[in-house]
Amino acid sequence: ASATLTSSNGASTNGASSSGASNGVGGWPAAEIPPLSDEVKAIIEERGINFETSGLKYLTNEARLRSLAVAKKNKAEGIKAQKGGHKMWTEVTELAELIRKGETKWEDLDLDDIDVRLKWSGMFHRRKRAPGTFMMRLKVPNGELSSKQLRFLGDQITHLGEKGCADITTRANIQLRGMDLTDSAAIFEGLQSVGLSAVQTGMDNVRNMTGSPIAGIDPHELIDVRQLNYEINDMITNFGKGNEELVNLPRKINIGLSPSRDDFPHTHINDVGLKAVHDPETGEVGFNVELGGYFSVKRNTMSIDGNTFVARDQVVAYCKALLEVFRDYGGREDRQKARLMWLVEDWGADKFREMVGAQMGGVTLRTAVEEKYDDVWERRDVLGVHPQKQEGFSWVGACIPTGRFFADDFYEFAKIADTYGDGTVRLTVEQDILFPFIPNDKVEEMKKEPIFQKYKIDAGNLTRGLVSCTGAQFCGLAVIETKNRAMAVVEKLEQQLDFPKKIRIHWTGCPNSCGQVQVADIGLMGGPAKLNGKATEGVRVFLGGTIGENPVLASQFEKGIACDESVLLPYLRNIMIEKFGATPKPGVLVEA
Ligand code: SRM
Ligand code: SF4
Repeated sequence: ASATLTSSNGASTNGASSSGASNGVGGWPAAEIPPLSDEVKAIIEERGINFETSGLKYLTNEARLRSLAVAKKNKAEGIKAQKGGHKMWTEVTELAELIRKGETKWEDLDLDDIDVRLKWSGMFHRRKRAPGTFMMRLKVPNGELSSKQLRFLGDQITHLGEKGCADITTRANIQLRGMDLTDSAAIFEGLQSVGLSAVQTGMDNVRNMTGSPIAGIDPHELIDVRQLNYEINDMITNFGKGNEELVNLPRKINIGLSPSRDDFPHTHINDVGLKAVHDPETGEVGFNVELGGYFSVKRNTMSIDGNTFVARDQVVAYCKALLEVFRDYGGREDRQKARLMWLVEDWGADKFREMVGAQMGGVTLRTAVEEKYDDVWERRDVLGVHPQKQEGFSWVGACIPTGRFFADDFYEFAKIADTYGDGTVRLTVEQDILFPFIPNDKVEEMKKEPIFQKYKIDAGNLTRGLVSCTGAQFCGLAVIETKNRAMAVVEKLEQQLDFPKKIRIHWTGCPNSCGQVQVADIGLMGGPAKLNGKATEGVRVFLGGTIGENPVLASQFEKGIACDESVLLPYLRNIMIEKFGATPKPGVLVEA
């Protein structure tokens, strides 16, 4: 049984170090800080910006000027230029100390620091729903955690009682809830010591690296993407210590690596999707690149063909150069037009490839290679018991409805992983958990563990396909409550109907679509509705999303459906009967 799990704490090799002297961040050669032009110097002096602590340091003068020009209409650019989010990597400790000593209160802190810049440290202030408390977002590359890491995370919320809980996110990541700023300094140190980190997880940073939950154990994968995901994460975060060179991107950016035809990380909705293919020249496995997939309030788009092939040993350097190109040339004027797609569309895929190649030091990147399959591949359901490529072992997937779990569960998952498996777990973008390397003759015994009464290995056809964003319980942008409602609704529907197969329902509390309604069979997005003439919480309904090979985004089918159970339940029941072949359970009377 093998699990690497060492990279973020600097213990593993970093592919970057092969490319030169490693006196810079992440083991890469030190980047040059472009000398300040007179024009930029004059503006920052006039605005009282300290260049050393600003987020402008590593930008080109052209990007600095564009950022400074829009600081008034694009608040985020102003905040980053004035003081880089990276300043919070140290200030958070100082602030925590001052609060602990009673010398200041969180209420007195700079608004831009507490509500925005702290996200560079992974601390998300929940001002609207739970003022003074924070959600802490980690980085869990490829969704892989060790039992030691699970126990450490459990320790951070166990004393919080009801206030503290955790979520598996739609990027196979962990978020802890109910955190206090004063605790955070010790947690950052602890995270490093167990090989985890929380830096650069929010705002204009790269999000959690996604791959395959069955990487390294999958009989059908072309390549084990875990090591690459660790190396990319190390490059982005400087081994979890923070990377000043990448703190001022124009916008968030998602990167996913898909090693099999299942496309577990949904590369089509990532800004950068690397899909494993065979290199016809060498027979080795490399990656075709897809670019620009994203969701937002204003635009939802699948990625387009990046017409680029990247060999395995080019992947980390490619991602680094791509992020630098995005940093220096990406749109900064309008936040609704700042995601990578807009730059790719502006340049076209070929110019984009050439620009990234140039940033890699003059590399001529190859165009995409063709990989043809004659058969049809259906994306696999990884829950349940499945044979691994290692003979005699299985992985066992358990369903965590909507990804919400609690302190005690961390310890229980760790115990299961240690007792039956190889001491590791895998998280999925569907917010579930897998236990790899279970000896086949231990599976039945493991299935009897009480935790699997709560998080089922054989969950029903609706529960096993349920995904939900955070929603109004904690998220200030939410229009509706999602997770608790999602669980209640599927429980009732499963009591009433039989389903011929799994149905993937995704809930999302607002049009940002963190819950990815566009990839679902049935997507429910928070929106306005009326009930008995009065405004109430409602949903827009999306149908027809497909995932895996040749994916299709779901489109809106109906809007204004009230969330009240008297409306939503019969509505969904009808859809399931009419469009998904559900049938009423014997003895259950279902109104048409
Ligand atoms: Fe998201 C903002 C939660 C995945 C698109 N997202 C937010 C914030 C940070 C807003 C806030 O400050 O409250 C939410 C934090 C709520 C909380 O307390 O948890 C939030 N997003 C989430 C998570 C936790 C949903 C979940 O329950 O799993 C996911 C965390 C992933 C991670 O580990 O990093 C999450 N967010 C996504 C995804 C899905 C994905 O990555 O596949 C999307 C759509 C895909 C995309 O980004 O293209 C997504 N989130 C957004 C957006 C819209 C971005 C845009 O370009 O406009 C926002 C708002 C923004 O950035 O301005 C946002
Ligand atoms: Fe919050 Fe909206 Fe994202 Fe849900 S979709 S977590 S409500 S921002």
